[in-house]
Amino acid sequence: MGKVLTQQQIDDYQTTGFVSPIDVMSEDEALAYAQRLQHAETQYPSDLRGANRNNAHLCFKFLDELAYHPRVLDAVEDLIGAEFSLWGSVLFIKEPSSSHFVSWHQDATYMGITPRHFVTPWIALTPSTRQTGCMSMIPGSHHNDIQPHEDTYGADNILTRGQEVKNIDPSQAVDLILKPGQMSIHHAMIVHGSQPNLSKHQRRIGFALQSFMPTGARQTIGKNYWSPVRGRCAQASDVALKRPNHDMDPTGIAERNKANKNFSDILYHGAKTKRDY
Ligand SMILES: O=C(O)CCC(=O)C(=O)O
Repeated sequence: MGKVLTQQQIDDYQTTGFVSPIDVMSEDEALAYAQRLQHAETQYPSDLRGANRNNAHLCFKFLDELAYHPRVLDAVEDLIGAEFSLWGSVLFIKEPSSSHFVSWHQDATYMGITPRHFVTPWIALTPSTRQTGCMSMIPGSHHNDIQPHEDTYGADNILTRGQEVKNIDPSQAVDLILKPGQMSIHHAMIVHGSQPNLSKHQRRIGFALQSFMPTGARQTIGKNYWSPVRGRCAQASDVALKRPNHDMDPTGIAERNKANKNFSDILYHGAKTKRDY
């Protein structure tokens, strides 16, 4: 038995590469976070669009609160041990009736981290269902090595390079249906993706903490910037990112900009084209 997860959930994670659903907060609390996001999008539109959907926890206090939520951290600890740092975050938002989707991929492919035993909690701030385009996982696929990815740069594909693993059998996929306030956690090597949001009025908002790295993780491309979370930083050369004191804290904006430049250098390393996210 872990701090949040049962022994059965921990064992299932080893077998399947994901655990879901996990209750983090009440539905009302999650919807209040979604409203805070909507308010921030109105006040600071360019800070929550495109590439600035990456690492927004460094300049928005309410996203920092989610990144350091004790239930999230305790569940991560149950899977990767007591010492870990946060590499980054991504707001995955799909608007109603939009064609945006996420192709089958493995997160670890372009992150330049070794070893690849790290985890991503994905917190639902609105309903994540088959209709709104929830994530789907291929159970057990994390036991394989990195598969060949084709960089498609598909216009509706919300992954950086539109990277895609071909020949996946969708009938093997498990859909992770989440209520607002629930999260899933997936392994860095699992093949996963998601379909468009077909609902007429419902935004699908997921906040991915991508990813929590155990102390032994090493950055092999770009700079090793991390948000310290529990325990010590991994390497003597690690640079600890500062947390914001309030929304759009100038220090926080500088930290986000520094982290996002590095994010882009890492994720597009060796790529022919760079997109603005
Ligand atoms: O939000 C989505 O649909 C996909 C998210 C994803 O691929 C991830 O968190 O690793």
